[in-house]
Amino acid sequence: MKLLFVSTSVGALGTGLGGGVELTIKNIAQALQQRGHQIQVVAPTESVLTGIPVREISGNLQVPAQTQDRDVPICLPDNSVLANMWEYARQVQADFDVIVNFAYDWLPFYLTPFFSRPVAHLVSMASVSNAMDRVIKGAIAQFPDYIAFHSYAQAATFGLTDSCRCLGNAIDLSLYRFGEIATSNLAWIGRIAPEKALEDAVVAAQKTGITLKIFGKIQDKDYWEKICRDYPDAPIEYVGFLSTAQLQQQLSQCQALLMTPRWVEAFGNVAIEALACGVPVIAYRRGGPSEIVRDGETGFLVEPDSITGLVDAIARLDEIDRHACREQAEQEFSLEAMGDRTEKWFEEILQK
Ligand code: HBI
Repeated sequence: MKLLFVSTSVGALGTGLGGGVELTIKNIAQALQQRGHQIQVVAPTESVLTGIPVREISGNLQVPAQTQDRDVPICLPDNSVLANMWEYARQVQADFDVIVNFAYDWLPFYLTPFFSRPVAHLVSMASVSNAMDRVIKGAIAQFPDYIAFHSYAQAATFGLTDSCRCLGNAIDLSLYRFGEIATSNLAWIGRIAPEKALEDAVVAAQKTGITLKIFGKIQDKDYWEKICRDYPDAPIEYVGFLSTAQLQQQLSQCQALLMTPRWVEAFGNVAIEALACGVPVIAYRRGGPSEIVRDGETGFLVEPDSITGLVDAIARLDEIDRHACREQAEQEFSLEAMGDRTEKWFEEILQK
């Protein structure tokens, strides 16, 4: 198949601003290329994606939807990169079998019936706004096969039952090395923004006295500076936004990954990155991570927003066999498994 992937509108690929979608696009493209399909990615200028042709499109970025209130109107900046990417997709659609949207934006969902080629959507977040809910549900009603989610918990936030297609996610396991010897450090990985509730992990580090290594892009500077002001004595170390090679090298030595999402995480790519390194995951029982972590076997699922829950789980980490973590990643989250799921999705669309 010839597939056109249209990327997120909130940042160039490789900057970390696109969050999980950056990894998702890279891994699905790689998994399908390995099976002989042709992929082209359309993304904002400055995007970098090794081994996959990228058509860079200029224009002004969208405001991240999760930073807005639920009832905000849809807005596009002047010279919108989102609109420019979809104008390009419209012009070249005849060269492709399926166009795949990875942006969490109103426009691509609205445009679906206007395209002559199928426009498939992999929804990257849970419900965050009324306007997006409406256009996503509308697309599902009109084109039920064209919409897919990462987890059932994410789909449920749109009021959808198990009948929807959930693809999970995947990583290139060959890039992640199992880490036997654990340092005492804990890890936290993600865009540093309020919905990720980094402060909870910082308080857990303070209570346990265990150093928390923080990896990821500082997306909300004021939020980060507030954490530093509120917890001046917490044992934290901000490492920065690393490449996968550097991240896995440091992550594999950590005792556990803490996942403290305040919102319903659509999936939680960082959870499968940790498992691939043999690192147990301690996560709130909320959203995608609750469908990833095998409680008591590859980590712990704790009461959402409970710092005590995090601290109690940290005390039980010696119950977890790090090899079980790596084995779960190999069983459920390999590129091959994701290639199967996505190839099946696009083939079913083409059969209709
Ligand atoms: N917001 N408006 C908008 N469009 C996106 O594509 C988008 C977003 N917020 C977050 C986001 N994409 C990515 O970080 C996903 O990985 C969550």
